Amino acid sequence: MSGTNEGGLMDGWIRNHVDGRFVDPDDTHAFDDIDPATGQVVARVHEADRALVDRAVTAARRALHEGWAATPVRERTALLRRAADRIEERFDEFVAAEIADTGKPLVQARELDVPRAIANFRTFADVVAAAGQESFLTDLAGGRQALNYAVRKPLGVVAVIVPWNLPLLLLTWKVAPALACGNALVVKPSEETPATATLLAEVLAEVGLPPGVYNVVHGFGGGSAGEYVTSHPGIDGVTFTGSSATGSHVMATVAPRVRPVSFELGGKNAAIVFDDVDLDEALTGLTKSVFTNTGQVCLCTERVYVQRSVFADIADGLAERAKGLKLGNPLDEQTATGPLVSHKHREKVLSYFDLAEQAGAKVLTGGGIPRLGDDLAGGSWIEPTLWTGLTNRDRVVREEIFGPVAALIPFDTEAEAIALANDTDYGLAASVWTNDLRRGHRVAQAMNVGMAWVNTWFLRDLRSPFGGCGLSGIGREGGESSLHFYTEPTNVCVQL
Ligand code: NAD
Ligand code: 6OD
Repeated sequence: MSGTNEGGLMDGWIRNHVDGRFVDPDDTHAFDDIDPATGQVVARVHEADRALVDRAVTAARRALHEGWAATPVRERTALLRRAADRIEERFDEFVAAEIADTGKPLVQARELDVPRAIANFRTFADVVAAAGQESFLTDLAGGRQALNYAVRKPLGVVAVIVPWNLPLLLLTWKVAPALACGNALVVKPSEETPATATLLAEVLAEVGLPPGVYNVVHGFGGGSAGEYVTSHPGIDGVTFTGSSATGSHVMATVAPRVRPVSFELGGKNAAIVFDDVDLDEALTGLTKSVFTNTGQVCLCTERVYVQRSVFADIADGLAERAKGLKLGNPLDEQTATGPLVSHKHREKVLSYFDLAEQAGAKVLTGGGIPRLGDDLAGGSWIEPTLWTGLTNRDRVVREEIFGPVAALIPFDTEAEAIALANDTDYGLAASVWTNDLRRGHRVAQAMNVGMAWVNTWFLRDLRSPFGGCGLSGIGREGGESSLHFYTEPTNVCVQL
């Protein structure tokens, strides 16, 4: 294998990382990495072919058996902590790479994406270091007993497939617990955002991760690296974050070999706003939940159900706040909202603008493409957009759009609000806004979702379970839930 173990991002190339080395790129198998803020090419990305994916899986299997799976937990967790420290030292490089790939505002990359990557490594080092084993003393006939105890072993070679919206945050959310549990990984970042997975390969090599334990292959989904990885017979499990449609394809791909999957998929998340709410506080929270990351967070709110007596206040207030969001150069400290990730994604979001119009929606704000300066004219910008006049029957209210958009719909009673919010094929997240805490608990518990927030949104304790039901996914990750997915227990029963 040619290549070196440094310089994943060098000479205008983003390289694959296999068996501890960056692979020399090949321009006949490559694609452009585009900055969505400007439409300019940032770098060329070497697309992994089937043979390279095969080498990555083989390297992972070898690394697993040559010692990584048996490495003591204290050594693995120490390595995770060094990785966190090293990301902190290279903080500005990660921030710059993430912004160039996504166009997200500097403030967000600096305060959310990269700090969360660091926290993911530290948290899962703590979680795995503190993890115990289940054991039971079983009473038997005749006064004898048996001791049952479970031994947790790594799942094996794990495919990690992640999307483009929070590339490093979502990648490390999986990589940190998977490594802490002793697995070897083949990572396939999104074709839209390949840079930070590659930088992470540099960091993990720097802190002493053995070659072959963390491999990165770049490319697309079907007929490319994504499918080559998930369909590879050497993969023992797939952890996937992305759309529900792709999740369904991946599930079919692994079904013949009956491999475990952990799926974090799409959402069509509701907020319920009661009339006893502190309006200002609710508006601040709703603004974040609808518009953070240009609406490109799986947890973002796209349906806002508002009690009728405060409907006009919430609608006007949210529209005012949306108009106040500053779009512009992501590197400007004042910029609050970046572009969508690509022109292709903007086409999809704009198609819902058309559907909203056809359904007779009233546009409270937005509804089009903003005019920004010449330097940003080639970017995939879109206006933060709010609608009223839609119902749960409209496609705009039923399908995930994944942009800075929401439909506001009035309700009269608590029961009606619960029914409207639960009337969806998805089941990822919900938020409830009320000053009546009893009602807050009651309504949050009634939500058919993996995560329900009361008077807040996207407030995370990384030890708690994260995931969704229905079209939103299978399984949970976070804290102990991650340990369950990334390990296989063997129960030992000893008659005493
Ligand atoms: P996507 O499903 O198009 O792609 C996700 C990843 O899967 C990419 O790396 C892609 O290359 C790969 N892929 C695509 N087709 C594949 C195939 N046939 N086989 C193997 N891999 C394949 O999703 P996206 O557009 O990148 O991301 C947006 C979606 O992700 C939204 O639906 C969003 O809700 C969801 N998401 C969910 C969560 C969550 O935690 N639930 C978090 C972030 C994003
Ligand atoms: O906070 C997390 O751990 C997480 N997985 C967030 C997902 C966001 C979706 O875009």
